Amino acid sequence: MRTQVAIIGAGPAGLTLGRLLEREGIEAVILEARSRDYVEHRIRAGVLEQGTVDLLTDAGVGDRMHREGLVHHGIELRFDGVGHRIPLSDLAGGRVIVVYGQTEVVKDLIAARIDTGAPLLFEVSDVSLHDVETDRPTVRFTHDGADQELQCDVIAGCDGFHGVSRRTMREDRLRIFEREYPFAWLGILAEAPPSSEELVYTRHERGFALASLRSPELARLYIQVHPDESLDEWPDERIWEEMRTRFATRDGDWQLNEGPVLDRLIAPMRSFVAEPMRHGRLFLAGDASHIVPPTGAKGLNLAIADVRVLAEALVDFYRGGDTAGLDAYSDTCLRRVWRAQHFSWWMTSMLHVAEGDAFGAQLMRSQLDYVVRSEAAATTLAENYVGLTNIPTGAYSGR
Ligand code: FAS
Ligand code: PHB
Repeated sequence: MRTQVAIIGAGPAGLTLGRLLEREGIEAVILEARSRDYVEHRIRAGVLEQGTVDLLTDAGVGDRMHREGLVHHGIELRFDGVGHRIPLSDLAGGRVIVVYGQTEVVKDLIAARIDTGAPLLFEVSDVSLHDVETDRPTVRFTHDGADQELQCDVIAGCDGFHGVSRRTMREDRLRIFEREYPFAWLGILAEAPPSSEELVYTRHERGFALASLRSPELARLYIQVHPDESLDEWPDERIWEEMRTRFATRDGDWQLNEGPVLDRLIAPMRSFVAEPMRHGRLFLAGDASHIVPPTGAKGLNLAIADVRVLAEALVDFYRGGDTAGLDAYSDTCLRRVWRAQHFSWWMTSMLHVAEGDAFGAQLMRSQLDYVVRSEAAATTLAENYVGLTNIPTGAYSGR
């Protein structure tokens, strides 16, 4: 087989890149290890930045998002039993967030690709990348029991944290930056009307809690737990009881809506960056290169921001042989990645409880108090949350 761009992984990064390239007449083959059903039902992120909304709309896959997505103009920070609204749009130039599940974004992108008949292979296995340091890299894989080889010009490694692409990069060329957090998130999807119009981020002495949603009928809720805890230790009634405690308001005016739990998971919390994001003709995008703790709702949005840059660079390459964009790809993305890393660490530190750190707890309380009382501090949160537009491209000076 031969194509121009081989895309490994049909998550938000791989599918969005496939769509952007297709609209520019650049051929690509997407190889995905799991089944279509699995990929379309894997519950993950739910908050789309303005930039992500605009990109999906421009790529012609935004109709259902605009019909079913929920536009939000603010979030609530709750601590000491009192809620404080952060008016995101008022503070960030009118920009909004849209609550629309990652599963729905993936379904829309897959449906659009199947519609046009562009190549998308599910349930491939034994994927390996070869000659990525030459201008004729190849991908070997097995599909429908047959060994295949895909020749291409460029490989886009969009295969997530546990994928093969980053592992193909020479270790001596990679710089790894990482931080593990002493807590995890227990997340549930419940058949219950959301308890608030907007997302509620709560810091309670027993730990963090987040009330989010997927639709007027589906609530998405998270609580901070120990990283070594298992779901067996959390029967539904214990989950609801803990959430009632953490979300409780001082004047008792807030009611947590409960309902049948449809899905639950425990996700570890880590910050991770692998640099550079390019190695020869192999370009990493999304979770394959970087992981943020979900407190800042940045994971999905960063993945899509990466492939926006990669698609533009590939258009320049195929249109005029100009490699400037490809050569600057890693540095351009890493500026945004590190900004999102800092914001996600900042939100995580402010809203989670690190056991045995009484001094830290007082610092975070003071920071929360400052953020809800200072328009300058609230604006910092708001503009990072809805997605910054003025991130300079290119490397930090001196890098
Ligand atoms: P993805 O991991 O989504 O996609 C990679 C794809 O590559 C997968 O479909 C995988 O099956 C495939 N693949 C892997 N190895 C392969 C191989 N060898 N060959 C072929 N295909 C291969 N973000 C938030 O903002 N909010 C959240 O609540 C949130 N929750 C999350 C919960 C979990 C458990 C996880 C893991 C992440 C969560 N995230 C959340 C972050 C999430 O949204 C990611 O940032 C986003 O999925 C990144 O998209 P991709 O880079 O496309 O990677
Ligand atoms: C979600 O809705 O899944 C969600 C929202 C905000 C976050 C993380 C997850 O910060």
